[in-house]
Amino acid sequence: MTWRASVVTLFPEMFPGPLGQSLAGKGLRDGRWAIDTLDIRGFATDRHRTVDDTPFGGGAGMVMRPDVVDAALAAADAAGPDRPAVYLTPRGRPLDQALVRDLAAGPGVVLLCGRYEGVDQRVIEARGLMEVSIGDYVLSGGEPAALVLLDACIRLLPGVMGAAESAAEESHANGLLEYPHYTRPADWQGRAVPPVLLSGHHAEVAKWRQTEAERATRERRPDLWAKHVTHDAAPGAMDG
Ligand code: 6GU
Repeated sequence: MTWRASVVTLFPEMFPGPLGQSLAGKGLRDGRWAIDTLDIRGFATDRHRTVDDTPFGGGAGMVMRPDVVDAALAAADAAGPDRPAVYLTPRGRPLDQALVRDLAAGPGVVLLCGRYEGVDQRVIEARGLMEVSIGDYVLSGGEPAALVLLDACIRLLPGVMGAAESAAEESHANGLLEYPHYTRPADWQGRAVPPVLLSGHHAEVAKWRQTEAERATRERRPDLWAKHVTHDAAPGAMDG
């Protein structure tokens, strides 16, 4: 069964966008995944195709109407098997590799991209939407966030990445940042490659990379490092 993304958006022309290129694009052409878009404006019911209105209680901006968004989400549900519905919003739970793995392991995803100030809270609750954020900054709409989430999922799908790419240890897969990489020339502008990488001692190389991965995580991401240390200190983790 093909992993299918249905994207509910006011800007369907933004998809597949960059996901039509490179390995994701090859996977799309090969049928490893599929994408369809639902134009929210197509589900408006009035002459002017209204999708938004002013917020109750006053304030700036516009809010997307629950009836219009609900009709679009219902149509998206019909486009594939039982898939989780995700609303991209800076109010959401932070996207991480564990959630990406979960979504990639399922039949696909329905993604709701908001614009304006957001979507009426009642449609989020009525449909039990999973609210997801891609980081602590504000985008003008959920579409770039949907592309980020999709890229992260697609690269995990069977047959999408080549053997070299999938064999490579990935940043965050083990809870650590990756070690630094080097290639030729061995000396560039007076900067030498760490000698151990030229030594041919595979065990020493592996040890150096682990040390550097830990150093990078400790120095750059104390939040990730704290989790790593906690997990290692769990009962049994030090055994053997
Ligand atoms: Cl998912 N949407 C928007 N509009 N802004 C964001 C975001 C999502 N994640 C971080 N900023």
